Amino acid sequence: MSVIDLEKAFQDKIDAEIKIEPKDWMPEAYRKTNLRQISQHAHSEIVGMLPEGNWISRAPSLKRKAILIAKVQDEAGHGLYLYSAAETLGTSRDQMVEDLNSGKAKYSSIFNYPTLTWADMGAVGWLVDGAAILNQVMLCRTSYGPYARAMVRICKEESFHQRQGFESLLVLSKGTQAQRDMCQDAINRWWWPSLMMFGPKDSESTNSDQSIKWKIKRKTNDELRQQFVDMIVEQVKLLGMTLPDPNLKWNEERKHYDFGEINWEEFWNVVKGNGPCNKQRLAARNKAHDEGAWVRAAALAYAEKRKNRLKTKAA
Ligand code: FAQ
Repeated sequence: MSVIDLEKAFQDKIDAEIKIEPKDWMPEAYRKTNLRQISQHAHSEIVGMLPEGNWISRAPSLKRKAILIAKVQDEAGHGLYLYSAAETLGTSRDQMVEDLNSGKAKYSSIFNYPTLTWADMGAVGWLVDGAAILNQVMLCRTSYGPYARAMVRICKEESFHQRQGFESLLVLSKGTQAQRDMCQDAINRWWWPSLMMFGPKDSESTNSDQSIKWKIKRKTNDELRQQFVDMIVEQVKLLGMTLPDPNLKWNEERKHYDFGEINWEEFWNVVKGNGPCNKQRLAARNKAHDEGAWVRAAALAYAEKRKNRLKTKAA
């Protein structure tokens, strides 16, 4: 078959909703963009453990500490499933980790903001996991089989995370004035960065058109962002809090909320490595990698020993 025939057969398969599996023929650009997106997603889960890890030792009760530890551990698991899915596209996990640690690879802008108070744990759960879920529910139907299957389990855990974040803020919102102020302050700081998680606006999104054609993405960045705004505007009312946007207004014609302009200069600045915590996050990942060297060496030595033992037994 010629490449043109192969490409046509590939697109027909996608259009017929048949999943693409690792050993199937695929255009090089499809392999590359999946690898790019899945590895960036894996890195986001791993770096995403840092802002919340910051509060494990200072959680206000044993119950909250146990919940936070479990959540951070879940994120590590998500990173592992995603690295495994990405590895099926031909790049090793070692290489992906090296790309993250050297600053070459991207991860979500959101994790470059600091978590300043306990209320930030609720805001991250509610807004950040909330934004992540909207995007990831769509990815459960993505065309690349290993990615889609990883997302099914991840989504179940993320929706639990979001509910615990909301519940945590609900408690604060019914507390003392100081607690209510802390809750509002966290919402004010996390709102705009959460909207940025969906990526640049459609007119600036370099990958969207092709990714939608290949059904890697099923909705555009702006469609998902709008869905998020419409959902959160209703939920914030239950908290008795407000969103920091004077331009938020129901648009009867569009049947959606209008909202203010995102600070795109800030977004690109954070993506390019100049956000409030980019350097700190990379330093933490590199430190963890260096300090984990003995664990990797011990695991390799153990695997080698076991292999030799099995060989001796078989002989
Ligand atoms: N931050 O052409 P597009 C989580 C880059 S997981 C940094 O629109 P695309 C769980 C983009 O990579 C959160 N960079 O790109 C959790 C591209 O650069 P490139 C992560 C961004 O891929 C919760 C360029 O801009 N979720 O939160 C961002 O079609 C709590 C042009 O953009 C995922 O990764 C950004 N926000 O659409 C963990 C979901 N946005 O590579 C712990 C999977 C865009 O060409 C605690 N990813 N860029 O150099 C996706 O769905 C997509 O990759 C998008 C971007 C929608 C993020």
